[in-house]
Amino acid sequence: LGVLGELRGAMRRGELVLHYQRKECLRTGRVVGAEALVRWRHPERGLLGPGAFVPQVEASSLVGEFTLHVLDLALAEAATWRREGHDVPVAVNLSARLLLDADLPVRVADRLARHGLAPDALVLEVTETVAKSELEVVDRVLRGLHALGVHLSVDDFGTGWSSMTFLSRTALHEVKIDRRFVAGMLGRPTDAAVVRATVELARGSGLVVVAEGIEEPAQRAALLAAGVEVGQGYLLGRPVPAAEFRRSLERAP
Ligand code: G
Ligand code: G
Ligand code: NA
Ligand code: MN
Repeated sequence: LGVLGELRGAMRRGELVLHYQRKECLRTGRVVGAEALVRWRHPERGLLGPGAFVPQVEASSLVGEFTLHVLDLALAEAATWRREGHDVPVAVNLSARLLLDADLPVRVADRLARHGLAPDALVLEVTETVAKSELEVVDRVLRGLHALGVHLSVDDFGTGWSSMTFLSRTALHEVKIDRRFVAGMLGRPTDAAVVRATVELARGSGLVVVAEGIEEPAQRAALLAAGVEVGQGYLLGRPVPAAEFRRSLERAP
């Protein structure tokens, strides 16, 4: 049947689940968000990470249905957090291709309403890897999402082709410094320079900076010193199943 053939049934049977990884304030350690990361509880192959099926999905016509499915799961979970007294926005990864769908803002608004959530309960993480020729459409869709009040985050910042264009043209809320720069910043001056430049750029544009892939206390300290406000990474918290993430919200500041 192949991954794509199986996936429709998998969605219907509830085999796709989301794990959640905290984003926290580097100064206070408070949770300020959570990124939803999809997993497939495959009946024969075990728990599959996104690498085993997301690329195929992204290249197929299933991408829209898949994304709305993931969005629904994430919003249902965010609604639960709210009921339990935690105002934690959930971040969902959006395939770049979906930014070509002019109806995306309407679809997102509909999903938010169904879950009784305000738009700022949702962050959409997008990468910069959108083709140049398509920037106009993408720009319109991003503006539509922004007008709705959803927060837009640029994922893997620094790895795309059009960083400056993208940042200066689009109504964004957050940039996530790609983890390769975090990994390199203590040893490679050029990586440290990318981190500093991103902070500077973000300040000038009123964007929140998130550093991904923080694995060591020394990285966390260096990022704080560089003016990065928010962090994510194994040091602060691994992606964990929904129930475990909820328990961490109960414990955490
Ligand atoms: O979870 P992780 O550890 O293995 O994720 C690997 C990659 O898969 C990351 O680049 C992440 O952004 C992507 N990813 C995770 N969940 C989703 C999802 O729901 N949709 C899309 N499009 N990408 C996802
Ligand atoms: O592309 P995206 O930024 O969405 O990637 C998220 C991916 O990063 C997930 O696969 C997640 O498991 C992974 N990740 C999260 N924290 C860390 C970390 O501290 N180190 C590494 N190597 N990967 C991380
Ligand atoms: Na992401
Ligand atoms: Mn990333």
